[in-house]
Amino acid sequence: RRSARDAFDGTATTRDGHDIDLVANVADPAEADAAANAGARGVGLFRTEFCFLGRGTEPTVAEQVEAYRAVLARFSGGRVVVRTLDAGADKPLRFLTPDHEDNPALGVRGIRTAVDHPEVLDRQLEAISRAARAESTEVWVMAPMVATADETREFVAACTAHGLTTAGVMIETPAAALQARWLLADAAFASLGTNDLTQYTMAADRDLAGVAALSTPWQPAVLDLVRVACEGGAVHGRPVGVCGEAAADPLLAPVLVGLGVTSLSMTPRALAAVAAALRQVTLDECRDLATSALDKPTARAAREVVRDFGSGGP
Ligand code: PYR
Repeated sequence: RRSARDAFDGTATTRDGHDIDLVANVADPAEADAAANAGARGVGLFRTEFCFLGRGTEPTVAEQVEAYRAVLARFSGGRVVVRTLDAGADKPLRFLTPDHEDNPALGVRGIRTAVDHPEVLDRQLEAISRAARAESTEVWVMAPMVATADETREFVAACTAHGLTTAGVMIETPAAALQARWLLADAAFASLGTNDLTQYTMAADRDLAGVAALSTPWQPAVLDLVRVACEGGAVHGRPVGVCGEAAADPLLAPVLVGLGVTSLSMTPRALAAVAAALRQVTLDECRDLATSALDKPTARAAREVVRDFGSGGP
């Protein structure tokens, strides 16, 4: 019998044989190496900030191409989901984001920077497109911090103009989750950033100790938004993944699958444990877990009902 300690072989299936796409979050070529060594065959969140942060000027397209190729090259034959630059809030950039905002988490961050600086997004998409053509890796592109169908349509159009035909959105705002059926009419896929989705749903700063008790993806309000987002994707037959920390919780992963999530992207060291957890449940059991968790009034009760499942509990 296999255990969580066994090496991850790149695939994950439920006990009744449903495949779940289990992939890695990476932020630079070194992490891409670690992910590949951990058995990951693909990347569900490639954060491109490493190429931009800590610099006074925008990297050139050629510099970006080289940086992206270094990550794509590790996943030849696999798929890498590239997230466009997520600057702003806790990641300010002199050449892109406003100097001072009273509420930076609610300010010009993620895709919102493209309103005043469409040329930065345009050059990044050009670099991603060139990197994709140079490597034999399937490249999907997604925008961070999307809140509206308009932003989605404009992003998809910008990607298409660069020959990037699989363009999606991150769902990190309650607005995007609630509107998923509209966003996914244009977007080819969505990926739930559960850290920010939790922050914005609970109105609780994800890095503030004083509100940490609120900041858990087990909050039934967060799980309900995951459900709505997945239903919005299902309307169009689009995949909806999770790339926030929730995906790395072996207890929560089956719940997410039961809510309709089709891929889980996480820190490479969590892959084996999450794959092991999924092997122990059927898809119907995942759905039962999701229904039970959604039916609870508190995060603690939701977690407890899932934890007690299969151990003689309710
Ligand atoms: C989030 O969970 O908010 C990410 O950006 C991954």
